[in-house]
Order: sequence, then C-alpha cells, then structure tokens
Amino acid sequence: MSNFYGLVFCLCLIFCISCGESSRVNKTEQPDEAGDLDSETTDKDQAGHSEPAEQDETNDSAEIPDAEIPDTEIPDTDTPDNGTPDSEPAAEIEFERILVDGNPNKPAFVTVDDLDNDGHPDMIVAQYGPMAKFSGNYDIYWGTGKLDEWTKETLNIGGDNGISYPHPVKVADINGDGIKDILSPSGFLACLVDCGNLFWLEGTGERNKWTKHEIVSNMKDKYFFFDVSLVDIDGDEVVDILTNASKKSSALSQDEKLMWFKGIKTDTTFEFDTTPTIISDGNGGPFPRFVDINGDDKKDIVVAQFFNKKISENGSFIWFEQVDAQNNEWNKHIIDNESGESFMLEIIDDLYGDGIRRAVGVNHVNSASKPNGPKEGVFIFDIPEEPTQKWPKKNIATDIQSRNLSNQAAPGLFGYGDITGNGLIDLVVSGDGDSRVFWFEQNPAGTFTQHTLDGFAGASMGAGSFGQAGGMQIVDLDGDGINEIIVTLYEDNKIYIYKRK
Ligand SMILES: [Ca+2]
Ligand SMILES: [Ca+2]
Ligand SMILES: [Ca+2]
Ligand SMILES: [Ca+2]
Repeated sequence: MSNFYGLVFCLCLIFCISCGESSRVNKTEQPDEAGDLDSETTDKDQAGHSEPAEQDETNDSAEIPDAEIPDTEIPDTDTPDNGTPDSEPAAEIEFERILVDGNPNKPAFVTVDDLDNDGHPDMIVAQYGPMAKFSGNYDIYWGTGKLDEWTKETLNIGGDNGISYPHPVKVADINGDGIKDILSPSGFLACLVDCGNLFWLEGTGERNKWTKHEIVSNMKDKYFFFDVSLVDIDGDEVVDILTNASKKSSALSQDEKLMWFKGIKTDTTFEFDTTPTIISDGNGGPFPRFVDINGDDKKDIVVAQFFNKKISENGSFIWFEQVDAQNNEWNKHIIDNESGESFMLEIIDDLYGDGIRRAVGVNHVNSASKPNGPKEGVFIFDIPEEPTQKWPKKNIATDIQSRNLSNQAAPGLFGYGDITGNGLIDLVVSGDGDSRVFWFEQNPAGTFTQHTLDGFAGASMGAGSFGQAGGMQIVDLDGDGINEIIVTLYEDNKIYIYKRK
C-alpha cells in the first residue's frame, strides 16, 4: 500500500510538470494522441465498420459493472428502428477534445463541485487503479477556470489513501457547520481485498484537510456500495444516507439490498448510525433516487436493478412507494420488467420543455452474446397518472451494442443537461461494453438523435478504447455559460473534456 501511495505521488509530480505541455498538445491536435476529432464527432453510423472484439485475458478488465444476462428469453418488445432518423439535426455540432490528464490512475467516475469555494469548479475523480493492485484512490483536480489547466492532488483521507474501487463521492455540508464535507461509497465485485466501505470526510476549513469518520468498514458477506444520496429519509430534518449494497461474489451469488443510514445530530455532534435500515432485502440497484413519484408529498425511491437473478420477474426498473419511512413501510412497484439487467434511472422534470416530468433509464445487457435477450437501450418513460401501472417507454438508442465479451454489457453511466444550447435537455451515455461514448441530441422537443461523441465500435480493451467510460457529466466548467462534457476513460486511462465548438 505504501508503495502505491508513492506511485500516485510521483504521477502527481509528472502531471504538474506537463500541464503546460498538455495544453499545447490539445491546441495543435496531435493525431496520434487525439485521433481525428472532427471525424469522430460526426453522426455517421459506425456499426458497419466494427471489428470483432478480441478477448484479452491479460488486460485490466474491471467491468462497470459485470453483466449477467438472464437465461430466460425475454420477448424483445423494444427493438429500435435502425433506420436513419426522420429528420437530420438542424446543425451539426462539433466538439473540441481537451486532455485533462493523459496519465491518471484508471479513472471511473467524477463528481464536480467547487470544493475550495474559489469560484472555479473542481473535479473529484474516483480512480480504480490498475486491476492487479486492487487499490484505487480519489484525485482532486483543482479548477483554475481554464479547461486545460487543472492542478491534481490526491484526496487526503489520512494515512493510506488507497481505496478498493472508490465510487463517486457526494459533496455537501453534512454536519451543518458551514464547511463542505465529502461522503464516499466503495467496493466492487469479488472484493478480493476489501469490500463495501462508507466513510465521510468532515471538512476542517483547511484545503484538503479532513477528519475521517467510518460508517461501514469492509462490509460483511461481500456487499459493496456504488452510489450514495444525502437525503432526509425519515423527515426529521437531519440528513441521512440512501444507498444500496450489491453483491456479486460469484455468478451464483448476487444480491441487492436497498438501505439507509440515519443521520443523528445533537447541538454539538453529528454522526451516522452505523447499522442500516434495510428497505428491501433482494430488490434494489446501484443508483437509487429519492423523489415523490405519486404526488402524495412523501418521497419514494426509484431504481434500476442489476444484481438480481430474476430480473424479468422482479423488474428492470422499479419504485418503492413510501407508506411510512419512519416505520420502514414501503410498497414495491414494477415500472418495467422487459429491459433485462439495468443500470440507471433518472426522474427528469421538464425533459421535453413542456413542464411534464418523465424518466430516462438505461439497461446493461449484451445482445451480441445473447441475441434473443433484451436489446441495449436508452429509454424514455412516460409516468402514468397512476404510477403503480407499468410505465410506457420508447427506446431512443439506434446503434448501441456490447462487445461480444462475457463480462461486458451496454450501455452504462449517463448524464443529462443542455449540450447544444437550445434549452432542451440532451444526454451523454457511456457505451461501456460498447467501446464508444454517445450523446443524444434533443431537437426538436421530444425527439432525440443518437451521435457518437468519441471512440469507435468494437475496440479491444486498452489504449484508444472508449469502452467502460465514466464521467458523463454535463456541466459548465469554465463559467462561459456553455456546458462541457467530462469523460473519464478506464480502459484508455485518460480524462477528457469536450467543449462545443
Ligand atoms: Ca475550486
Ligand atoms: Ca461540514
Ligand atoms: Ca433524517
Ligand atoms: Ca463552459
């Protein structure tokens, strides 16, 4: 571990020395490094050019996450129309690709927040580290207001900064003392070294100095945490943690447990209960969201299910209606059970600019290895008047297919926001098992057109591949009123920002 910390420190030095150089590289468009960006940002269909993916046993191939395709055949009711869109987008959008870090530590996720309150957004990047080491870390990229200038510093969690599979942090003033704090979930898959951990870092007011508070350390029975929400579950006006513990210690042993940890505050102290309240033992998913679905002023929980062995029975996308959170009473409802294993579901108010709330979800399947299974999809759900009924959906993906590798599935993480500046929400979607990153342009309202942001189909894992990408944040990083897109590449080990030309 200490050697690993030394290695990270060395990389920091190299990065800072090369900051100026990397910005010059971007401006002069080095083809070897960046490829021909202009050609990559056109919306041509590249599926016809894909080469068979090669299985590389020796590669670092941590998947995000691992796919288990159901053995039962599920009727494919959502086969997308593979024809060309009815209308071409009004104007072709091109992007400049800016290299933030050409040698990070296998980045998987990013959280954006102005951590030091200097007016410049900072990026906190969850880095898995090389697969063989089973140890990652968080790096802060301190913002300067310029897209090509960031100062990298390892998040100082005290002593040994190694974390097994760190996942995206949440930044908030958790204890209410006016200073920002950080909450970290971590752990993944077989948990060979360390399994699920939850801790929060209490801000001291000094830059990158924190007091660490453990909540869960090396969770028993090999459960791990993907995502956390800081929300008040029980309505006592003290923040709690909503999360989900997933398990996949072997193909036969996987599970989801939806749970929350109560925040306990006195006049002088704040802590989280270290014993969770289990909302569901057996149903849940990586990214639960706390939002009132049925309009009764009690917030409910929506989630995409992944580590569940009976998805077609238990639901690809589900919600838990809050009956009485204080007494832990919730009713499960199935949104859709025909999409296979699924990754994320976001409730988005005013998605089409018409004031109506809808939902966007992605599944996480492999139709190359399971041609009769569900098709890879990006779904828009209408929320019915009576949301306990199934939610009608349409698949807006026209060209996503996982590489034909047993541990891969598509698509993956997505983000939403206005990319083009027309006031309508667009999407950025990691292909994950598909080795491209996509964006979905909304124009006109309610119509999405899929584009490849970067990468090419069928890329082998490793250098140059946009597979297993994370980030997927749409955010204005330089304060010019135009949103950028952050993409972290696990396979290619790069961090990029895409700026609209
Ligand atoms: Ca800052
Ligand atoms: Ca605080
Ligand atoms: Ca509470
Ligand atoms: Ca901007």
